[in-house]
Amino acid sequence: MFRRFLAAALCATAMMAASPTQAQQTLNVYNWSDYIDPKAVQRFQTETGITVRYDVFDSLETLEGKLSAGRSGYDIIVPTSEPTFARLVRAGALRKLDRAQIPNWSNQDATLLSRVESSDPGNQHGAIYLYGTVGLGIRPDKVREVLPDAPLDSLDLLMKPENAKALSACGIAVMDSAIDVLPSVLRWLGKDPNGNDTADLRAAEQAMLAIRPHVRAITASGSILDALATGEYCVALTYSGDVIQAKARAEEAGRGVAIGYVQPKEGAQLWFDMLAIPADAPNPEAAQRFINFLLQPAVIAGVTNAVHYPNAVPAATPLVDEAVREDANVYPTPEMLSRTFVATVMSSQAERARSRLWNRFKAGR
Ligand code: N2P
Repeated sequence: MFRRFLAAALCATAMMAASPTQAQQTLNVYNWSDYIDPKAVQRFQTETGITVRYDVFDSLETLEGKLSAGRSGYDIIVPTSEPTFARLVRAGALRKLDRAQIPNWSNQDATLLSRVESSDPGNQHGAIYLYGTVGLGIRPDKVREVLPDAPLDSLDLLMKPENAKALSACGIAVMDSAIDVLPSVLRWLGKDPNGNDTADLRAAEQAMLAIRPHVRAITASGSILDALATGEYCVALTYSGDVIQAKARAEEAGRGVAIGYVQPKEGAQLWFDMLAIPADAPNPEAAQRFINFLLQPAVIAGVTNAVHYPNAVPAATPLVDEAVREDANVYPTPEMLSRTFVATVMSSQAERARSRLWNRFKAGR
């Protein structure tokens, strides 16, 4: 009798306690810019009563800087599998996901999950959000005006100084991220894209300094997306889906700015962005609910439609707009995928050399 009373009393207390905390629950998300369907966030808030506080970054350097101080206050972060996510896994900075709370986990493609296992053995700390490549956003008509014969499918277009010189007339931009630019340059040079070799890094530096006088902007990827869409650059080295978003925006504006994406034939860097929970997240339960929410086919299809990056949920593909689904620059064909490479973590010595290189590239000396 007493036990029943106690149980009922506890239950009542729990209910009383549950509603106010439920109402005040907040989920702190730190994601890339231009990387979500705003309707998905709204729906999550309506369905769960959890308020989403949403901040953005546009390079791995910014994300790493924010996390290095600890106590970021975020519940969800979206680090790229290599190098940032892998490093966070190794440092014990991420919380293990509780799969029981994420029944939609199994919606993910097993082959893609196995590709990120080298960063996270057993896929214990992250679900795949979206993926893509690094390549060139170009305005083919403008490029042709100054370089009628240059190849449009190769990094030669940007990295050969004579090409860069000609293109300086219509504008070159490079995203401000040593982590996400150097691997492609090293690969173009025929070197190990991870740059652990000092001589390789020196060669990359020389190649970059040689084009530096012709580069108009080394800036945040988010700014490149905006400026590409308005026709400010004719060649930009950046993330695949950002180019395709710029192309869609330019088409919508109808001012005759035609944009294309080029996956360099020398081999493009393939990356996976992971949904992960910092070890010290204030609200890990809400974070797991958010991951589970995003892994629903209809929700993640909406994200792909909005941002033009592919997701890892096969059941979402038929729900993606046909034009997006059939664009090989969004969903690379097996042949295109076979021409990609995945970067890995560098030694800390090489990493320091790389950031010095980047500073010299930015300064132009
Ligand atoms: C979104 C860019 C995200 C891709 N604007 C980089 N991993």
